[in-house]
Amino acid sequence: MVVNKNQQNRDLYSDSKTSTVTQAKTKIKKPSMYRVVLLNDDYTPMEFVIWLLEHVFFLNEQLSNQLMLKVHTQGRGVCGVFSYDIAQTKQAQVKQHAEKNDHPLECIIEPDNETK
Ligand code: TYC
Repeated sequence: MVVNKNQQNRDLYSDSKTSTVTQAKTKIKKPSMYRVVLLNDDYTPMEFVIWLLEHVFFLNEQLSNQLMLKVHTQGRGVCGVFSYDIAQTKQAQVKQHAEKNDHPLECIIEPDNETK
């Protein structure tokens, strides 16, 4: 019987003629990403939405104005794309600020299929 060196060494430490080799697979996946989407309504003041975009999503004044107007005219707008935990935190912050100020503002999370 012809046995190579590695097989011989493995057999020295095992009591049978067969041995199992477990190889670690290195498969790294990027985390799934999620969009935080702001929805339009007829009651939340524009200034409040702009304030939120500046203070929760850290957009500058110009971008905040543009995005607020986009949501106002098109019904929805993406505030940012984040890992699931961060997206949930942003959504909770929007909800907290809106409820505290009695505004019906809604914000949803959806998978971002662009990122693979
Ligand atoms: N439509 C609102 C108004 O006319 C403004 C608004 C913009 C509300 C964006 C919500 O996500 C929103 N006052």
